Amino acid sequence: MLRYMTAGESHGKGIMTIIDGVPAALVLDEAFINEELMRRMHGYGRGGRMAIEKDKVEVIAGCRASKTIGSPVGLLVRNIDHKIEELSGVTCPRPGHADLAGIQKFGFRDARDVLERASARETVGRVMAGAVAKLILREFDIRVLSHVTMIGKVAADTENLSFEEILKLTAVEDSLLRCADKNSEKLMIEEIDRAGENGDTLGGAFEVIIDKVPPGLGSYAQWDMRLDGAIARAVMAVPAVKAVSIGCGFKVASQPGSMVHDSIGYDRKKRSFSRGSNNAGGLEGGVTNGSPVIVKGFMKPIATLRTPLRSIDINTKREEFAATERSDVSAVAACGVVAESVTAIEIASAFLGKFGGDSIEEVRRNYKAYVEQLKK
Ligand code: EPS
Repeated sequence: MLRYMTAGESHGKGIMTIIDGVPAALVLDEAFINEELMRRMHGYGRGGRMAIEKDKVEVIAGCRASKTIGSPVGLLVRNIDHKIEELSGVTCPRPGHADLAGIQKFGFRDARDVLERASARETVGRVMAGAVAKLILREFDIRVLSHVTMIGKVAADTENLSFEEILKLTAVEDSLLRCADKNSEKLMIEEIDRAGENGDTLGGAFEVIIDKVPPGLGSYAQWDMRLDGAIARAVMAVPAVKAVSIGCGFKVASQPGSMVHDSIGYDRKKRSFSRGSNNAGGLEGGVTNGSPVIVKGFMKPIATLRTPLRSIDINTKREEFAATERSDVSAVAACGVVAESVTAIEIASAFLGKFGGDSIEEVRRNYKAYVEQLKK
């Protein structure tokens, strides 16, 4: 099982992560972790900060000769913009941000003490942990992607695309928004431009797909072992996410059982089960069923508006406009990358829970024996 924790403020010295439970002898591919960090910074509509930072990982612990040694893995990204001690106070909380709730909770007189940690900059830490989880999954040919399916009211049509097609269409070099429907992507970009001109922000939706997940991860035997619950929690805890669904999600409530459940077939040659559809999103009874795991997330618009909403100054209690900070117009593509990361962590954790060993070789042996068992 994997455990991880992050620390760091948006304009502090940096963001760090400790990941515990990583098997020994995993090649800790720094170039891959850096690519993941870059993917998080990418996306049309991101703000000025992304032009300043060059997020690059430093491996602090848990590694020797580029391989893990079974001890906690410590990773650090230093902030280039680290002027936390010089930044002004914030006394007009932004509706939609943690500002007001945080001030009340801690008894602060300055929302800067809240927003520095509540900022989505912290997701650098989750992406580093997610990259390590992806490195573990990669050893077993399990792949993860995310793509933007909606920005504001513009929805992409990607229903019939395969994993490979989405992967190809959302490669960074081809895609400003990591959207696999290029016509919709153009309209999304126009929507973001319009919102930006009005000093406004836009939310949207994304989909995470994990391919080649073996059946049997997670468990129905205890509520907190259900993998769908763990994934939903992890994605819901990504800043600004307000709804999460698995498979065909909200549609299950309005369709009859005959339209929702995925028929079961058997391939005698491959000696494996197959499914007629994947409305379950790869999870039945909280357990993976061998189909790709499909998770959708719905992100609210970023709370920092250049044309701010009404708020109250916490000291004078007079009506004022909410604080404006440098921020993004839309960060749905980045949110998708963070959701990929946290989903990968949950899947890798369940994978190690089932096939766990102290070294990657031991995990591989256990996994191989299970694959043989499945064929019986
Ligand atoms: C972010 C860094 C932040 C914001 C954004 C995400 O940088 P700064 O506040 O210095 O401009 O761009 O933060 C938020 C959306 C938020 O609500 O705080 C990042 O690295 O992702």
